[in-house]
Amino acid sequence: MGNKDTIYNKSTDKTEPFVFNETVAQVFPDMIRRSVPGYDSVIDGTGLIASNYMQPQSNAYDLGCSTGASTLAMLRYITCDDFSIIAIDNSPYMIERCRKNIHNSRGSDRVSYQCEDVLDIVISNASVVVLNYTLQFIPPQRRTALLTKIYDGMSPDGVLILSEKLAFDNQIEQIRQTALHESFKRAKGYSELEISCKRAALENVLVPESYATHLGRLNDIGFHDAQLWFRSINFASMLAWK
Ligand code: GEK
Repeated sequence: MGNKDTIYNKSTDKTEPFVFNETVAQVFPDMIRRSVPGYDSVIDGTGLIASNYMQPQSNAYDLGCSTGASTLAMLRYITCDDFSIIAIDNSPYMIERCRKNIHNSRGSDRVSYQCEDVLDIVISNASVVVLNYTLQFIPPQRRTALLTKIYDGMSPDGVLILSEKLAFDNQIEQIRQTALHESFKRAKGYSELEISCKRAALENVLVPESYATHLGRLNDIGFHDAQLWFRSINFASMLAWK
């Protein structure tokens, strides 16, 4: 088991913008499970969905892989022959932990690691692309270009798994969903101070969009049958096919 996230449990005058540094990487598995409702179900589902669409002699990409949960789930489920997984993150601390976590797992020889900005990578021959809670950290004006590059690098019938925090156009819905999310974090043991410091640190760093915005953009790029397969409070996971 990893370390407990206590990053924001002490009062500070000023909260710096959130970054994926060494301290965050150390507590990441605990942090994401106590912050993202439905996280474990989405990770497990990622493996299952990948196993349905992985084509032999093709690549799966785990973009913003953090400590490797989605890659490990794919390794657990995929049964087809001769596939590769490319795990990419621009935080060296995350990639280092990802590599260590996967090192001794069955099929680890199929995984390669890239410490790089997803905006700079080349995607090719991809039958599965996973963007689990990563697009929300990409500047909004660059998201269409990234998704277009992903689409162009995918093989026909390939699947994109896109998981994100959602924003809501309706103000009442936004308030109610935010309140439920905060109750979730409280129930997972975060204090009011931790919740408010994290909210401040993520301001303009994690920029959520509405479900309609995601669906519209995926359709405009050329993906088809874009659809929701999982939602828990204000976090959703979508699928879209080339
Ligand atoms: C999981 N998918 O466990 N290029 C590459 N990586 C990036 C970039 C970028 N431009 N921006 C952010 N990241 C994981 C969880 S976490 C989600 C993903 C969260 C990386 C960043 O370093 C971090 O590891 C990850 O995207 C986002 O299912 O913390 O809420």
